[in-house]
This record gives sequence, C-alpha cells and structure tokens, in this order.
Amino acid sequence: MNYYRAIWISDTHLGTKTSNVYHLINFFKHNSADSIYLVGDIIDGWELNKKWYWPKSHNHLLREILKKAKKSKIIYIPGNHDSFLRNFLSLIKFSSITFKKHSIHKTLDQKKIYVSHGDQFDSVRKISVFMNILGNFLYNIFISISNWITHLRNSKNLPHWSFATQIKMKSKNVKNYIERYKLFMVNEAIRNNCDGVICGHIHYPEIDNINGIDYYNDGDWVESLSALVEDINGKIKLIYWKEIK
Ligand SMILES: [Mn+2]
Repeated sequence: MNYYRAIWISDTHLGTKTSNVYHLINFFKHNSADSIYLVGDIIDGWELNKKWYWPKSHNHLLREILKKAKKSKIIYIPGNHDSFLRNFLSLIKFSSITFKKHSIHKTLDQKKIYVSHGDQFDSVRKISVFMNILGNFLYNIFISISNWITHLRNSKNLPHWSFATQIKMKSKNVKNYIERYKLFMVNEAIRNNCDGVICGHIHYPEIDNINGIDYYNDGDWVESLSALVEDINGKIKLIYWKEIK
C-alpha cells in the first residue's frame, strides 16, 4: 500500500463505458491518504440522464471508496457533469465524506492550494474543446483505440505515453484552449490568496508554474489514468497508474 498525505483524482466519468473502473478499483486498493479529494466529474450525470449505464463494477468502486472513508477524509468537489450534487451540498453528509464547491488544501510546508474542478472557465469563455470538434461518437472510438495502445504499452512496461494526447496537442485550438485555461485557473488561485491550484476538467494531466503560482492538473480516468499525490515529505507529484495484479 502506498501512503500519501493527500490524493486528488477527477473526471472518472462513472456511468459511461469509457470510464476505466477496474483500474480505479485497483488504484484505491493500493493507494491511501489522510485526505482524498474527488475533484469533480466523478459521476457523469449528463450521460446517465441520456442513457442509464451502471454495471456492478461501478457499485464495487463506490464500496471501495466508502471503505476508504473509514480511515481517510474524503472531500467531494462536484464538477459540471455531476453538478446535480451542487444543489445538495449542505444536505449531504455521508459518513466521513464532505461535499464542497471548492476547497483549500494546506501542504506539509504550509502552502495553500486552491482545489476546484475548473469548469467555471467554460462559463467565462465558450470554446469548443476537442470532444466538441470530433463529436461524441468519434470521440468514443478514438478513446478506445488510444486506451488499447496504452494497455499494450503498459503490458510491455513502457513509460506513459498517450496517443490521444499526442493527437490533441497537434491541434492549435486545443493548445490555445489549454494555455488559456491554465492562466484562468492560476488567477483563481491568486483571487483566493493561494500559492497554487489543483484542478481537472480538461483531461490533461500536468504540473507547471506560472508567474510563481503552482498549477496542477490531475488528469482523468478516461484516458490518462492519472492522479496527483502529496507524498509524506510534502511534495506534490503526478502519477500514472499501472495495474498491480
Ligand atoms: Mn468537467
């Protein structure tokens, strides 16, 4: 079991076929922390609303998370796909899981990190993301191919490399979108008197520093299988999960 001060994951999109639930269960079995932040789009209410998809594996994962809640503090920050939870923020009290709109995490060396899903960016600027450019159907096929390549590479123990990310970054639109998003989120950190920001939403895991403010994106569990962790020495790292058998 790997032990951390904190773990951040987001964009697991439960309720869709593209969610890598089995990897996520495996991740929770081998990783633990004092605080576990679920940084939004954990459940995909949009897709569930269109078509109900909830196989047994999804309940299995929820049980795994509830088991975690016995020892860890769990903070659930809803995103745009699970925004239905935002209406109940004050009502929901579920064992040791707290629901918040955003949160501020204090690292070991007393740095303040603003934690937010990050979809407030979209309400400021409506820009087509990669998914909108490609369309839902093509996107799902594209992700399947990409995941298949990732799986092959993992089985050969090659370092993380995402086909999907490579293709996306070839697009100027996507690059621009990501750069603007990062600037926006860094400003959110400044507005909230924080030294850094942790978010998700754009499915692009990354650690950067912009004008002295730390920017962390925990990625997603549709293609990247990534998480942010603060280790016991207070260092925040990005990890790409490879299944432990
Ligand atoms: Mn989102």
